[in-house]
Amino acid sequence: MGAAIATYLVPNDGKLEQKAEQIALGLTVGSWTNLPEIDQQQLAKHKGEVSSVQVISEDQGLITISYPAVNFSADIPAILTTVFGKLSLDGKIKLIDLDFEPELAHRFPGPSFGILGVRNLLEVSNRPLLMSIFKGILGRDLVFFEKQLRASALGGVDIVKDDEILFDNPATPFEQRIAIAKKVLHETEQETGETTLYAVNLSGRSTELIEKAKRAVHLGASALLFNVFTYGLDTLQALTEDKDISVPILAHPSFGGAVTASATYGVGAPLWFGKLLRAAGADLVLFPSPYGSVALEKKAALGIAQELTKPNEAWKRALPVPSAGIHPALVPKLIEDFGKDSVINAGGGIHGHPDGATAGAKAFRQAIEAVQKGINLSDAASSHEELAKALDLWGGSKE
Ligand code: 1AE
Repeated sequence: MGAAIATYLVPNDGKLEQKAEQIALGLTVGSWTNLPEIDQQQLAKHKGEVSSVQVISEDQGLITISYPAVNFSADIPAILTTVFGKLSLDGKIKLIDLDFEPELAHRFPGPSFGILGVRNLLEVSNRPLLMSIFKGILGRDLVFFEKQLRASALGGVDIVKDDEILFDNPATPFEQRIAIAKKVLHETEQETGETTLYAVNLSGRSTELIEKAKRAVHLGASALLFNVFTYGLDTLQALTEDKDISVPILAHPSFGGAVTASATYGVGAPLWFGKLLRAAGADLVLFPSPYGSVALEKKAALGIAQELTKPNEAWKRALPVPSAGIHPALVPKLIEDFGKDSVINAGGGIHGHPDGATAGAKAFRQAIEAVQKGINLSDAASSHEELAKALDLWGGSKE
């Protein structure tokens, strides 16, 4: 089936080889108390192998260990428990990478749509996509929902997503949001000639999720938003693998910081938000951009995007969605750092435009077009009122 190869960042105490052997043994055939009598044959077949040990600074080292496939079933819960189960509780150690040998990688679905599939649905091939997030929707009703949705779509947004904190509720029930979105987006498509997808927040008890997702698709949902880290990566995989759930899945990073934020504990952001979400089937992955309101270190944000988009025989490429505090003045930086195959995503940056969400979306589309034509945003603003007002409000581009 293929091994899983884990790389850990550990403190350099001068005994890295010893530490590596302890982990390789402890997480496979040994125990924390080093059981004395271990059958030699079993040891050979099941024992983790230290692949490399590297001092990277006076204070830190990297340890890479290969875990034999025979030890686990081909699912993310079993693999994470094997490579970083008890070990995650054992002092300063951070899992920064996890490679799957090809046979194992093929056991995971990867995105069903991927970058090309989402672009095909939208019939947009040559620019970054634009996504908006409903803001200020808690406590509001379906009339407000419909108005905001229509305004975003008329401004040129490609995907409108629910806020991740909008759960099923009496004022804006799940099924009715989907039904209204289907109708409104059909109407706006007639008007603009552009397709807009609506990503409804798939929430509720995990035992009901698959049925609820199927119902959403049946009712006409064109995408799903999923708070993957409060449910687990395997739940995302189950949604991806269900053939009746035939719409793109957007993975929201909420709660992910609890696992990735520490420099010395937890899991590396490129692995957690990048490689593992891609393996489990996310088509679009939201994560904090390096320069918005919930900033992530630039190296980590670029690392996530790289994991989502780099060539991989087993999985389609997923769309990076660097998010949080995004406004039109940031478009040059976003495109420079994340390229054309990414999604520019804004909540407040669209809905907070002085002239409303349609103008907010237009300002983004104007900024994207300007960058693609090599025109400075301030110059573009002289002939685009919406962009001019957005730059006035949020500050000019710091190109
Ligand atoms: C990193 C996720 C960002 C997100 O979910 C969100 O709601 C952003 O909102 P704005 O763009 O900061 O208003």
